[in-house]
Amino acid sequence: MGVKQVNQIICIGDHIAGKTHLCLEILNPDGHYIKVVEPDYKFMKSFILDDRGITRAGTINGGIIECGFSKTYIKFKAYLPAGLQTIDLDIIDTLGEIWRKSWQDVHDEMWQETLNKIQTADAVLVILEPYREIINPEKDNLDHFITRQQWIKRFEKWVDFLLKECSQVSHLLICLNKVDICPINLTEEARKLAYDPHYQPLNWQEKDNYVYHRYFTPVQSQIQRLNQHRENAARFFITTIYQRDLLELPLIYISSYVNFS
Ligand SMILES: Nc1nc2c(ncn2[C@@H]2O[C@H](COP(=O)(O)OP(=O)(O)OP(=O)(O)O)[C@@H](O)[C@H]2O)c(=O)[nH]1
Ligand SMILES: [Mg+2]
Repeated sequence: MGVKQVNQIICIGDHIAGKTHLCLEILNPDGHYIKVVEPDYKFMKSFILDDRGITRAGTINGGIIECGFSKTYIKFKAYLPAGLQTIDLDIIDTLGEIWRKSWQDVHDEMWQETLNKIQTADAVLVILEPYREIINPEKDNLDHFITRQQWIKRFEKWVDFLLKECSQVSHLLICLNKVDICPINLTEEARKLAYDPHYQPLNWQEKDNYVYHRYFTPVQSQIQRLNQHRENAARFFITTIYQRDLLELPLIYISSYVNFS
């Protein structure tokens, strides 16, 4: 009662941050506490990725028409503390290109439409790549990533955008993505943060605190600025398509806000 139905969640973030892979992998039937009923993972994968596993260029979700966003209706079973619930919602993937002024100028109508989708979503997931200084050089090419200083600047811009355009969005989830390339023990982090409907070593607030203090220290003043103006504080997650427990967390978190009646 009184809980607003969550209907639409939208992923935003810069080009290559991993939004499309994240939206796709969530459909993987190997899920632990989120089991997707539809659409079919293999079908969506063949639709979205080419034979080499690369996102089809120039289009979004394999579509023919270029567009700022693409919407997928998903139905899934979530194992919540209150019991097994069937949930359906739209998960919306956006193109990283939309943040370039040159793209917005050329695609004004698509930009306005995408902006409107972001503003009217129930939850916005901001997907961020790690910065150079926290990447294991054996796992990826450091030159492909922005520096800590650039990352802080970019984060500031996200805060400006979220404050200006997303005041109506109830849930902001900020995800440090691709943490598999960071020099951390992924299994250990997942063990600490993983959700279990029967036993929670850390509650949501504690998980959030842990991620905030361990991964978001460079931008704490920006986060304070953001949360000062929000009724619902932004929540922090670490994600990667290679660790299912971590990947599921944002969706499980959102699921507890869905009205089941
Ligand atoms: N190491 C690692 N790589 C990932 C992960 N997720 C995606 N990638 C890689 O990151 C690249 C970009 O992934 P996409 O999902 O296409 O990124 P995107 O944010 O949708 O990019 P745009 O649609 O262009 O904005 C691809 O080469 C993926 O294989 C992850 O969790 N870990
Ligand atoms: Mg994409």
